[in-house]
Amino acid sequence: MNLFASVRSVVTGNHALIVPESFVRSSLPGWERTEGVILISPRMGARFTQYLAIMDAGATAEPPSAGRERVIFVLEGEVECRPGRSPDRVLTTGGFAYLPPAADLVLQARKPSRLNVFEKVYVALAGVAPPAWRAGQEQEFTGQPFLGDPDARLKTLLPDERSFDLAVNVFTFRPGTALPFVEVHVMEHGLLMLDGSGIYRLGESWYPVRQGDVIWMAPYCPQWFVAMGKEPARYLYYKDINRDPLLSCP
Ligand code: UGY
Ligand code: MN
Repeated sequence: MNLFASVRSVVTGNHALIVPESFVRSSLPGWERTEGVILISPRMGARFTQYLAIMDAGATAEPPSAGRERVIFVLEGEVECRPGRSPDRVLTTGGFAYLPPAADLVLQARKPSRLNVFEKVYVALAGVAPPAWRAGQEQEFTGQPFLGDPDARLKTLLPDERSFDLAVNVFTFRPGTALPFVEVHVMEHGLLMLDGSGIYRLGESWYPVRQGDVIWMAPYCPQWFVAMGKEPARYLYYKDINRDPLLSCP
């Protein structure tokens, strides 16, 4: 019981920090035997949705509805991707899958599982076919130094191809390592702290953040991070990419 109703969660016009103490569960359309926590959505001004899916063993998820794409990231458990409804890739912790619009792909949890999900309306590019579905494990990737800093390493989980209108990355910072400058950019972010802790600057505020926290950054939200503590800080994040900002506002 939080007698004095104090919590680190904050929602503003250009950013939000939502911490696990504030999470509220709800059902997720298309997901069976699954509880959701919808964290970021168009209701706060975002152009995408980020949610947690907490699946029982045997729980299933139908493909996203027409025109939407989805990226899942397995936080714990074991999930099977069944394209065309035949057995295929099994994902464990650190596994991810990209489901394009109109993907005929069902997910099934083999064990109790927890997923982070990003979802948005796919913005087509004239003359370019949408990407095919794909899956992998984060562990298969080598983090690349970010702007030359070997202590800040970035894994880009999806290919750098024009057909993708979103990126999903994993960023790892050694303690004491910071983003090299305060970023201000047109892209929007949704972020989940996977490990560790630090300070996030969002707009004109500085927030302590730790594992499990979720952050929304609207386009042009000034942003900066420094990792603190004894362990590396690691976060998963989404951004919109590769589209003309005049045309990509559904
Ligand atoms: O990709 C990015 O814009 C990234 N450097 N932003 C961030 O970590 N807040
Ligand atoms: Mn950024």
